[in-house]
Amino acid sequence: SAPDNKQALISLSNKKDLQLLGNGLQHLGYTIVSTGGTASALENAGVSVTKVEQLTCFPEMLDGRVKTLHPSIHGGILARRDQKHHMEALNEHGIGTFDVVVVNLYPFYDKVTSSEEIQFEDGIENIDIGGPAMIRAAAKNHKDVLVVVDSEDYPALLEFLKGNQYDEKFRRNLAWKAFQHVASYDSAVSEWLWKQTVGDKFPPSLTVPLSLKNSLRYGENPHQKAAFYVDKSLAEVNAGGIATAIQHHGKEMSYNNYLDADAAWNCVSEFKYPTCVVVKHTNPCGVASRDDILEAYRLAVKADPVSAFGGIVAFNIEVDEALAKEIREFRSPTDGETRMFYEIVVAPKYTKKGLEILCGKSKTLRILEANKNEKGKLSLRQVSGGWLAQNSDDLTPEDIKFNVVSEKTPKETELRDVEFAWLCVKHVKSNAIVVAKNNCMLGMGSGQPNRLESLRIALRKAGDEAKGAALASDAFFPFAWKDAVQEACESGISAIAEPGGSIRDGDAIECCNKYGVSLLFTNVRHFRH
Ligand code: 93A
Repeated sequence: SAPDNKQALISLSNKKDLQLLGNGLQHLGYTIVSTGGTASALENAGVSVTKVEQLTCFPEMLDGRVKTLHPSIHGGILARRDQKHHMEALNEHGIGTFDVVVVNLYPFYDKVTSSEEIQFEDGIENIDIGGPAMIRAAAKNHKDVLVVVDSEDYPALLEFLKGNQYDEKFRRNLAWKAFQHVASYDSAVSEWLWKQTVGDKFPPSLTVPLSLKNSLRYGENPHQKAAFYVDKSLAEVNAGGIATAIQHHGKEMSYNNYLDADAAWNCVSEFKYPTCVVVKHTNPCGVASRDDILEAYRLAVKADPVSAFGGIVAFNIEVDEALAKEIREFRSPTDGETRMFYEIVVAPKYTKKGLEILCGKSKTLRILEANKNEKGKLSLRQVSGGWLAQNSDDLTPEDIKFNVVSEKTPKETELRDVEFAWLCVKHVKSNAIVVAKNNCMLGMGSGQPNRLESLRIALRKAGDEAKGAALASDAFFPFAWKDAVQEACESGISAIAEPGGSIRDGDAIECCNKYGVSLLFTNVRHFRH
C-alpha cells in the first residue's frame, strides 16, 4: 500500500461510482483532497477528505470560477520528482505532491444540447476551466501522476495501485485518454460558440468529437488496415444509429459490414409501415412494406433472391418468434431448397424468443439492435487532401410535391406506388432507377454511369411484373425518345416519377402522352454518388 504522504486529488461533476473510488483510495492509504461538491459527496459516503481550501489557504472565489487554480494544487501535480530543484521548491512552499488526479468536467455538452433552450450566459458558466487545467497538468506529468477521466477506469486504477509496479504503458494510455477527453470537450465548446455566431446556418464548425471505438480486422480488402470511430456527441444522446448498435450475436463486424448495415438501417428507418429491406453492397436490392411483416420479408427477398443471398436484412419493427423462424427457415426462391444465408440482421428490437431463434440460425450471423438515426446530421466524405461536408438528405415523399405533367393522371394506387418507388430510389446509388408496385420493390438498377443502363437492369429484374408498376429515377432523363423514357413506356410501366429540369422535359412529356403513361415531376433530386 501507499506510503503516508501519498495524495489523490478528486474533482468530479459526474459522481458515478465515487464511493467505490473514494473507499478504494482511502483503503490504500491515500489522503484525498477534493473540491466543494465532491468533498461533501465523499464525506456522505464515509470517506474522509481534505478540502482544497485547506491546502490553498484560499477560499473558492468568483462563484466557483476559481477553485483549484492555485500553485498549491498545480505545483503538486506538475513538479518533476526527478528534479531536485523542483522538489526543493515544493518543500520551500510547503506543497505536497499528487500521485493520482481524478477529474471529470462540467456537463457542458448535456447542457447545450438539452431540450430546454439554455441562456447564453448559462452556457458560458458551464465552460470548465479549472478541470481541464488539472487534467492537462496531470497528463503532462503522467510519468509520476496517474490521471483518470472515466469512471469505467476506477477498478483498473485501484487494481494498478495495489500492484505498486511501474507501468509506463498504463500511464501513457491514461494520459492519451485524458487529452482526448479535453479535446472533445473543447470541440463541443467551440462548436457551440460557432453556432452562437452563425446560427444553424452552414457551414458548421468542423471539430467532430470522434472517439476510437475499435480496430477492425481489415478494411474494404484484407491488405488495408482499418478502425472504427464513433461520433461521441451522437452516442451520448443515444442517436448513433449503426455506430452505437448493440451486437447480440455473431462474428465480429467488418468494415464492409458497417457500411452495408448502415445503408440498410438508414433505408428501413424511413418507412412508416412494417418494412423489410435487403441490402447488398450498400444498395437496397429488395424492399417491401406489409402489415404482415413475414410477407414483407418474403417479398423483399423474392425481389432479387440471388443478390439477397449473403446480404443484410433490416426491419423497422421488433423481430419476434414468428419472424425469426421465418428468417431461419426461408428457402431461396431460386431453387426452393437452399436456406437463405445472411451476413447481418438489423432491427430496433428483438423479443427474447426471437433473438434465441436467430442466434440458432448460424454461429456467424451478426444480430444488431440499432437505435434511432438523428435527422439533420452532418454527412462527411473524404477526398484526397480534404473533406466534403453536407447536410444529410432528409427529404421524404411527404416533403415533396409530385406534380403531374402528363395528360394521364395517376390513380390513387399508382400514386402510392410512385411514392414508395421514390423512397426506395433515394437509397440507391446513382444512376438509380427503381420499379415498384403495391408497396414492394420489383427491380432496381444502380451505379451505372448512364441512366439507360440502370433502367434496363431495373426493368429486366422486374420482368413481366413491370407492367402497371411505377418507376422512379433519382435524376432527370437527359433523353426520352429512343431512350430511357420510351423504353420504360414500352415495358408497360404505368407511372414515372423524376425530378424534371432537363432541356428535353418536353420530349419526356410527349413520349408519356403517346403511351398513356403518367409522368410526375418532383423538383427534388436524390443523387447518391
Ligand atoms: O469553475 S472552474 O473552471 N474553476 C476551477 O478552479 C475548478 N476546479 C475544479 N471549475 C473547476 N473545477 C470543476 O468543478 C471540475 O472539473 C469538476 O467538474 C467540478 C467539481 O466541482 P464540485 O466538486 O464542487 O462538485
